[in-house]
Amino acid sequence: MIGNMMKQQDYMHLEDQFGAHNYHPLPIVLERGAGIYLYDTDGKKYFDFLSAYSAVNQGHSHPRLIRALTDQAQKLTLTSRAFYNNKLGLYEQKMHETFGYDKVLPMNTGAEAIETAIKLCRKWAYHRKGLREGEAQIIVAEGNFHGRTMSAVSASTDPSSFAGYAPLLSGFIKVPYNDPEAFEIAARNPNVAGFLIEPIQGEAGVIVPNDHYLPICYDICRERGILLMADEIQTGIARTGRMLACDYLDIHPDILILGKALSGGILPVSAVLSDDPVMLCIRPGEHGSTFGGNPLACHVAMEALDIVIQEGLADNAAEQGNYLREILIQLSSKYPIIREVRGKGLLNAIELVRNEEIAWDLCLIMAENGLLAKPTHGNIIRLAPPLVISRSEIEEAAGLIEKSLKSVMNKV
Ligand code: IF1
Repeated sequence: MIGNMMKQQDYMHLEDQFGAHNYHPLPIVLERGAGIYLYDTDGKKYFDFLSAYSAVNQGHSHPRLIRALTDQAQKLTLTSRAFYNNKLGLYEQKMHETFGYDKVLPMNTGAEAIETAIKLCRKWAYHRKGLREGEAQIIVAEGNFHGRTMSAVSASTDPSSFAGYAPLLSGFIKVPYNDPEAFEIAARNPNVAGFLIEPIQGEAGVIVPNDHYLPICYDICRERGILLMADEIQTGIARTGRMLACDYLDIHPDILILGKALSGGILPVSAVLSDDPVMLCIRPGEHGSTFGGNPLACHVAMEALDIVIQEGLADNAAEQGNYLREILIQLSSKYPIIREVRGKGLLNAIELVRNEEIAWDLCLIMAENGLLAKPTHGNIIRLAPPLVISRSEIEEAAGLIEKSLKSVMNKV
């Protein structure tokens, strides 16, 4: 069957028949994106309130990113790190100037950057902290999400992430999130080398900790020679209203982990940033990746960062995010199905009083009404549009959310 004769269910059938069943997508087949909008194969227009889990902060198919992609693709896409190239050094310098770390280790997916950070922390533990090889422990928070690789799922407390994948990696100590006392007790263990933490837990349902949580943990890390490793793969690149969520807290993590919107959702680009005493613990030949630091990724990522800064996306995320939460809080008093509104900048979520069926139904109705969002962990719906959204577009989108809430209320 040729593409333009196909109906939406034909595309879904192909994925069902020939694709692994590791997802349960909403029944929408998308064909095009532009700015804050997505269009399905029937031409129906949607507000994108997921932004590919905060990878499309700059908006879909941003003209400057497409131009950067196509210009560089016509010159050079990949050399491997067997040789130098004329983009990697410039990108590394830009990352140094933007985030204030001595060096960056370029990778591709977020999970690869997490793996890199864990390896770097362990190397540092044995070479600089003086721990016995094999003894290093990394503290992680319950409810974390750091990716789908074996280290990441070994750190997870969510059975849907780790069940059935044993034997898991040892060396992770799990503590409750947003509990500095629990962290302090766990950090008494002399073998603790690192603390891997999301400044806001995304997958857990946009859990925003108390303002004092990370600063207290950061001070304990300083006192006890523990590397604070901030997973800003989802919260970074202006999503929460500052370039980094850690910028609100005035803390400078020992290891910073970025991904997703670092490339504006054009291609996988992730990064691990640290200062020389940590970063130089990995020597030539001890870590790497075929595509890590490729010239195409570097060229696109430099443009993606320029867009964030030149278009003031952090400030816009802060302003429009406050406005969106203001409206959602008003809606929660009109529609008691909303138990809580949470978020920072344009990383937001509503938690519903009912179970996941209602959240799924609400997402189906919102899609019907022209707004795309997806439940996370049952009854929580993430609401995270691209950071280029305007005040009037927030108002229009909120109108669709209210229209959908009305329909769902009639169903319960
Ligand atoms: C899926 C979740 C979000 C992340 C944080 C590392 C990674 C992610 C804080 C790994 C990736 C993605 C993965 C994607 C859906 C999405 C997700 F639902 F899975 F958990 F956003 F919350 N740290 N999150 O959020 O980065 O390897 O994916 O590039 O697996 O379905 P990645």
